[in-house]
Amino acid sequence: MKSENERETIAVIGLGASGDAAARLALAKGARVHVTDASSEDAVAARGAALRDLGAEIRLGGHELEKIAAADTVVVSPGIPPTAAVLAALRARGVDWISEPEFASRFIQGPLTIVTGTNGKTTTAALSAHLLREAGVDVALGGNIGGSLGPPASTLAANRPSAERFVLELSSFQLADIRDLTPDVGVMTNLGVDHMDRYATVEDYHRDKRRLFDAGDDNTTWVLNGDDGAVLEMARGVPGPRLTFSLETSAVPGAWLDTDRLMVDTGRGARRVAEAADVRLVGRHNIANTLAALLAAAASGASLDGARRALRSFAPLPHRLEPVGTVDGVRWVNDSKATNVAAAAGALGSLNGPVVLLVGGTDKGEDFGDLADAMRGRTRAVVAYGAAGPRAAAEMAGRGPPVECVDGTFEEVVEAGRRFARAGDTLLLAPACSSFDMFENYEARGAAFRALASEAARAAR
Ligand code: UMA
Repeated sequence: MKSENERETIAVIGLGASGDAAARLALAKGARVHVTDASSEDAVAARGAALRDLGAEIRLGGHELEKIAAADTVVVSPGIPPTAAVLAALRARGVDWISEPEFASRFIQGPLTIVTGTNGKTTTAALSAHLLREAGVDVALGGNIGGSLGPPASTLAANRPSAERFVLELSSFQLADIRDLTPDVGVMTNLGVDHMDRYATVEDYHRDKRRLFDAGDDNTTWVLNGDDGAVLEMARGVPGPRLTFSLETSAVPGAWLDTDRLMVDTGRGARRVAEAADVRLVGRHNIANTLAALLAAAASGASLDGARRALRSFAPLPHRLEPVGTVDGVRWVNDSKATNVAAAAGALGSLNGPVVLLVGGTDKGEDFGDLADAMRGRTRAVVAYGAAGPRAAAEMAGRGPPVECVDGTFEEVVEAGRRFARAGDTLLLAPACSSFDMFENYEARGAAFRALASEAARAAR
């Protein structure tokens, strides 16, 4: 940062979790900070008031282009699409901007693992951090991961700027605007379809994911899903050593599943590091995430000697195939984080026994018919609901199981699901949509499902 009389000016657009964190980091580094948000709703206003007390200039209910364009650095929140009026206007003036993790990375000292992919990135990031911690490495975990699991990258940069290892989960929105951030380890869990409400095409979405590979250098170790052709294709020709993980075949150098053994060979011979039964997470795709996490930890130089114990002590994350109770013999599983069709299909495909599927929410424009394959033979019924409910019901009807469209409260949706379920079934909330039509976010949706499970269990006693 510059001296007091010519302090750097930072403009922060968007005052959600990442804008707040970036502004606080900039203030802590002595910058002059202008923060702006199109909204002036209560939560935004409260954050603005707290930042004003710390010395930031706050502009809510709209963006003042002159102020933003005059800043030395413009930091943009991930939820603001590149088509937003404010960004279009900046682009027209030739003003560039960076994403919040890029800004944070400028103040971080320590090697950086970046985890991305369409699905599984939170589990993989959290599990690799856990494996590292259990191996005695001082780890800082954050980024897109959100909520109670980890802070925004800027909060890490402000509160603990140096660590033996930073593990950041990054979304495509955050990757889109990175510039100099360089991963020491880069993990791509898989590539599917998501965020079709933001991107015009899947290629556009994948172009932002590709930024991970552009950001690496010859020393970046890549951890790649060897079962995912799109990942391998995207990584083709990218410099740097690579490790692959596979559920299908032995992947050397890399990690793979040999019947029920988790095998790793990073170039020093194959070794069995654990059994599938050591993994407490539900579903086969979580074995893939576990293999990725083992490789990410190994690529950071951590010993896998204690991996088996570490895997046993890693509990399912909230809202990710989280078992939340059993009522009248029906297991309730909360996969509220399955906010796209690929994630919901993954959840369905990974469960054994008949499933009653609750699907719906805000329509992101995906084809629900793509769930048909995953449903085949294992779905007792589908309950479609929310804004996307009628379209989901229409696209899933005639694919095998009965489909009921419920136009009612979330409680009524869950009740409809319960009516279909029999003892031994799983009542699965895997909505394949975002939650904003009925809830503040996917966490609130999952919490509502969990609360209904507890209530039903109490009533059944
Ligand atoms: N806004 C403007 N101008 C506009 C448009 C929006 O000012 O033109 C404002 C909104 O009024 C709002 C703010 O921008 O106040 C929104 O910020 P944001 O949507 O970027 O949300 P944050 O609270 O900063 O949270 C973001 C991530 N959210 C998104 O990418 C949508 C969080 O990921 C992340 O945890 C957090 O940064 C910290 O890094 C959540 C998520 O759902 C978990 N991510 C998506 C996913 O995982 O699929 C990508």
